[in-house]
Amino acid sequence: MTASLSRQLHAPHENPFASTDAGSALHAEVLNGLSMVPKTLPPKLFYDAAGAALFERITELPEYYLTRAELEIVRARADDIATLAGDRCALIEYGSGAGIKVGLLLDAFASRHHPVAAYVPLDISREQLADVALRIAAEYPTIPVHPVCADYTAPLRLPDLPQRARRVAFFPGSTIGNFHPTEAAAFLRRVRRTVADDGVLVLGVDRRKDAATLGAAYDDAAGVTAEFNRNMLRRLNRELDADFDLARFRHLAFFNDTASRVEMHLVSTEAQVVHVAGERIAFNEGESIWTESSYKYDRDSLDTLVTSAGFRITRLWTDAAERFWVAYLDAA
Ligand code: AVJ
Repeated sequence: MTASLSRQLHAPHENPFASTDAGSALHAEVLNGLSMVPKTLPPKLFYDAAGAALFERITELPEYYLTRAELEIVRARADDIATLAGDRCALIEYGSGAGIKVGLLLDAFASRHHPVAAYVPLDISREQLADVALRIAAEYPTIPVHPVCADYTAPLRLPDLPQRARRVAFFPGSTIGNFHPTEAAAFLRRVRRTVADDGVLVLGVDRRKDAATLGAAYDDAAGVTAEFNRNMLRRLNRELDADFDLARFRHLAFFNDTASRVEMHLVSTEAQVVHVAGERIAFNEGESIWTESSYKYDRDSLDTLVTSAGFRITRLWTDAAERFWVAYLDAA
């Protein structure tokens, strides 16, 4: 790293690249989830280095329209976002992932001559966070970058930001869909407190649509999503000394219309016993581990969600095929 890059890349209160006690937290969370009925594992466990790479492949699949639709909207509306948000914003990105979309926003702020006071990428994947922080710092040498490696589903402390900077939270990718609507509202209320009374949230949300389109997006012909799903077991084998046989768990994804969510499961193909961190976990034939929900919103449910969190919809943009939304929300 060059001297100027390291000056621009601020180490927050905690070193984002240092190791944490995440190991014991993982242990407790996994055993707790596997003791529930139905068995459950949290989707954040998808994103080890291999899982993050598999997700990048998912975003390129013909069936997985979400990323392309959102990029189409952000490309078309980045200037509007920069104009609405204005000068000296601190941009806080929840789940920066590969960090492609934020580049479009930073370019738009630059072309409107609106200097950005800070860029704060938050991500649970340490490797990806480091890549994004370094790349943005190199590409935008005047923007201070404060990476934070954290599980942002739990309350977190942000690094000190310039006092008068308006806070613009960016939560793309329809990751909000991973939360149950009650938890989504609680999470957005925390974001609302973080951005304060003059703050903004730019939110990517997948729209409710026909079951065939949704089912295909989460069960692609090439089997990449199945591999992504099963990778969670591979991770537990490695990190928690588990002995899952990946060939004995089948990927299942379907749209649950009543609950308005796509569910992903790993279904045990036979009765079996698996060991995880020294514990015996018994499966019946056909019993599943529920690994992810992706809630899909319509206009009413989106209104209810953002209003209950103290935001109002200032702009709501969709793509040409009307599959996805990017909402510009002001603090109400
Ligand atoms: C990254 C959470 C938005 O729910 O669509 C992709 C993850 N899961 N394929 C989604 C995912 C299966 C994705 N999010």
